[in-house]
Formats: sequence, C-alpha cells, structure tokens
Amino acid sequence: MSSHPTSARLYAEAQRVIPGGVNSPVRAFKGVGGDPLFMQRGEGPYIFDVDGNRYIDYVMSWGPLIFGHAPPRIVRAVTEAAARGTSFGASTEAEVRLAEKIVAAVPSVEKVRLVNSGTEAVMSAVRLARGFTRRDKIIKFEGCYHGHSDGFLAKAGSGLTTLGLPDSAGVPVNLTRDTVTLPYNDADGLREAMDAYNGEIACVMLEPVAGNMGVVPPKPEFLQAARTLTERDGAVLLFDEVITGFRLAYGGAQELFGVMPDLTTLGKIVGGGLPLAAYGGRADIMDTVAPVGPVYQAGTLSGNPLAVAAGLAQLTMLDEQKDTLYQELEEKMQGLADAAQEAAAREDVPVCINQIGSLMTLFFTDARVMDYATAKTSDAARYAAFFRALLERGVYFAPSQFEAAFISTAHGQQQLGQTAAAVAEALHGLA
Ligand code: KE4
Repeated sequence: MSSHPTSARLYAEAQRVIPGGVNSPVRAFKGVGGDPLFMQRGEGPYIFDVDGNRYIDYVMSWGPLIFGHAPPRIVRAVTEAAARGTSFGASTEAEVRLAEKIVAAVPSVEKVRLVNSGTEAVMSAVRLARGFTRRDKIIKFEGCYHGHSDGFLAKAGSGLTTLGLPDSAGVPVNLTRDTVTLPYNDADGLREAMDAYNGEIACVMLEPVAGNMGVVPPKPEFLQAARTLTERDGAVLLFDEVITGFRLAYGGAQELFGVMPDLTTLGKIVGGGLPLAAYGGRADIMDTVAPVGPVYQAGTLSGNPLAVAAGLAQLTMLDEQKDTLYQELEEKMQGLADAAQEAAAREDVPVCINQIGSLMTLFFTDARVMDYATAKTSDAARYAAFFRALLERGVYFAPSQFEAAFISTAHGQQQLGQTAAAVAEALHGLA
C-alpha cells in the first residue's frame, strides 16, 4: 500500500489558501474519492508524487505530453529561450515560425492567432464567429467541454431546441440564452435545430472526437452533417481540437476524418506543456480579428517566448516523426485496449472501451457509449475502485471516469505490459 503523507500535508496547507486546495477542480480527485496526490516531477512515461511513489502516467497533463515528461529537446528549447528573456510584449520570429508550422500542418487553417489557454482560444473563436456572421446563437453538444467561458457553461433546456440554461453559479441566464445544447452524435437533432434557428446560428462547435465525457468518437455521418448544415445556413463550423489537434494525426481529427471546419481551436500539444493555445481557420474569417478587423482579442503573454519555444520544439519533432509516430501510438493504445477488453470478459465485468488513436476511456457500463446520456450510465463507483487499484499498482489513470487516458512515445513495451497486468488485477478485484 503506497502511502501519501506528504501529499496529505500539502493538501491541508493548500486548502487554507487555494479553493479546494487545487488550481483546477479535476485535480481534487472528487471523481474517485480520497485526497489528491501532489506531484513532484515527471520523467518519460513516469510521474513521481511528493512521497517518492512512481506511476506510469496516462494523464500526461491531460494531453500535451505526446513525447512524455521532460523531453530533452523541449527542456533545452525552453531553457535557452528563458536565458534570452521570458517575455517582451512584442512580436518575435519564433511566433511566426510556430504559426507557419500550424498553418502547414492543419489542413483548414490559413491564419492562426496564438493565445494562452484552450478556454481563451474557444472564447475568442466564438466571438469571431459571431462578429463574422453578425449572429448571436451558438450550438454546442452535451458532454463536450470547451473551457469555462460563461456562454459555454450552459446545459440543454427542457426541449431539444430550447435555449440554454446556466450550468454553473455566477453565469447570468442572458449569457446562456444564445447557447443551444444538443445530444452529441445526433445528426437529426442538429438538423432539427438548424431548421428551427435557420439564419440565426453563428457557430456550431464540437469536439470532433469527444474527450471530455470520456472518449466518444463521432458517428460516420455526424461530422459531415455538421459541415453540410453549417454550409447550407452560412454558420461557422468550429472544431475544438484542443485534445485531438496533433494527437490523432499531425493535421488533427479534421485530417483523420477528412471534414474541414471553418475555424479550429488548438491547445495542449501545440504548447509543448506550456501555457499556449491557438485559434485559426479561413483567412477571410481570421482577418475579422483586430487589428485588421472589428473583433477584439488581445493578451499580454500571447505568443510568449517560452511557450512558443516549447510548442515549436514539440511540433518540429512531430513533423519529423509523423510518418510513423501516430501509427505506433495507435498500436500501443490498441494493444492496451485489447488487453483490458480480454481481462474484463474473463472477469465478467461489463465495460465499454472507446479507443481511437492514442486516446482511450474504459467505461464501466454494458451500454455502447456514443453520447453523454450513455456515458453517464457508467458506474462511477466502480471506476473509482478501478482507479485506486491501478494507483496501488503504480499506474496513474485519470481521477475521473469522464476523461481520456493518453499515451506518449515514451510509453514502451515494459510500461504497457505492466499496465495491462495492473488492469487485469484491478478488474479481477471488481468481479
Ligand atoms: P484549458 O482552458 O483548460 O487550457 O482548455 C479548455 C479546453 C477546451 N477544449 C477542450 C476540448 C478541452 O479538453 C479543454 C480542457 N480539457 C480539460 C481536460 N478534459 C483540462 C483539464 C482541467 O480542466 O484541469
């Protein structure tokens, strides 16, 4: 039984000065019970807590670390950038080179603006879509998360096409009134809403592969329906690729599925583990942003030299290795998913495993998880027990059923074998 006395002490100290003792709610481990771990360092596929316990890491900072913890080329790039000054509040060559790399990589992106977080990227992209179309209403999908901007913290009204209600305290109803929330993967529901609000929709935004209700891939017709309906109605199609960008393919989910949005948001991998995100897309839309156009968006640390150095180093390595890297990552995660499926069948534990590329979620349900309603049928208590059993065996999965597991190039056969064995033992304990 690994013990966590230093985490417990730090958690008590943290709660005195930080709400909930954490700087982001999921880190509080509320989804799995017990106290959260405090981490001290990462190394390749491993993360070490402050009590010296080592775990094979499948959270990987929620996605950015596709080359594992502290890849030497990224550490060197950030260190060298820091020695030249950490921030100038002026443009630098490196920002141009990173923007060029993003434009070259992501098929639908002609111009891109660098910001500091996924929330800021999506918030800015939606404001841009509204400014470009001169419309107010937006459509999002239940179970998709796009950051904590007021208008996105909305839940579906009573009926399919009713207007949004606040899903968080502090969000005024008039800021969610223009947000229509629909079931994910429901092309007919989207068609019905687009018909009901014909000419009023500024933007349809979605995760092309959902990662925030757990991993839920799109049904074959869903992405194309969103593309066809937004084209028909003159609405902007926004792919939130904060998770899937540079994760599922070098060109993201839009390259993998061959459906081109008008705007794309990026985060996580694009920043190499530092605070950097981006929004980009059609030049005619992007040129509506200040100082060229009337849609205002700004940021003191946007394009920060350290974050740009990390992002540029990471994208350069991905560009060099993309012909084999994504296939290898998919094979690794597929192997883990297959082993987990076999173990669950052996132990007669009902699971639905959604795996695509290097993303996976193991849901404790016998339903086929294709949207938020089916994701919620998962037995969260069983997931919590599974999480704890893995932790005891040195494997760190997401401390929530409704997140993804991420794999990196640093996860080798030894770590994957250890993980498969730990998963089998954890499932045995749940039988
Ligand atoms: P950030 O503001 O957290 O950088 O990005 C918001 C965001 C936007 N879009 C998608 C598709 C996202 O997944 C996210 C953030 N993802 C969560 C993990 N599911 C971040 C972890 C956290 O909130 O601490």
